[in-house]
Amino acid sequence: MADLVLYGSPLSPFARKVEMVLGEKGLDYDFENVSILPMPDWFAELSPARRIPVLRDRSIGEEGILGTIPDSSAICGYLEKKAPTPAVYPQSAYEYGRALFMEEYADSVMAMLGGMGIFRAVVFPKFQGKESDLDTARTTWREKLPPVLDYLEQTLDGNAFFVGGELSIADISVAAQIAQLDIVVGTPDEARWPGVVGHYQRMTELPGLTSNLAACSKVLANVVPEKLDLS
Ligand SMILES: N[C@@H](CCC(=O)N[C@@H](CS)C(=O)NCC(=O)O)C(=O)O
Repeated sequence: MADLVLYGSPLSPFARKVEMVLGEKGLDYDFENVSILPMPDWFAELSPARRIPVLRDRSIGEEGILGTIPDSSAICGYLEKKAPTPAVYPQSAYEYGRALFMEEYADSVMAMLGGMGIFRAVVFPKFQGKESDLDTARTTWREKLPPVLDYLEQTLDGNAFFVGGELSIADISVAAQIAQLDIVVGTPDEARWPGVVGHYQRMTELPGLTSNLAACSKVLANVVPEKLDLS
């Protein structure tokens, strides 16, 4: 049994972000699936915002709230302090601030589009035996996502990483959200956003993302057997 337990679902881009950080730091962890449809009471007690993921560090507390941290950003900050090497946050103050901003941009703007606009519109109804809301998914993919991808392309500006010339929480957070598109629709148009798609493809080689994508494929095998064409 590992000291760390991640409660969540591989389908959550926020749990995925944490898995990527755990993978980079080579930390061993147990993954405990928690459904949000509906969320069990024991878990709601650990997550006052009623969100996944939550991390438990069993070396601090094995039961109840002691030893738990909700929220992917809080969890990643905790992991950086707990296992500082390799660092996933830049050392310089400015780059640190930029990386935190990219994390926030991914967790808010990108998560809203990929999560609400695509994943929830397509996959959630299917889990409930209903039809996907393809109108919402198409409008998101064709109209709402392109300006966000343009912004990411400009920010990368031909570089391999978003901030400071090396892998950071910025790259991990953005890739965790692009993966949310990838598992349902595939990657965006590479001819239009070559930097973003190339960056994502390199990120899929990180152990935390490789294993997360494999877990997502298993869960989605009967729900979205093929990636949707929304173009
Ligand atoms: N700021 C939170 C956001 C987490 C979040 O929104 N998780 C979603 C799943 S991807 C959730 O738990 N939603 C619960 C619900 O919709 O009831 C984090 O970074 O962990």
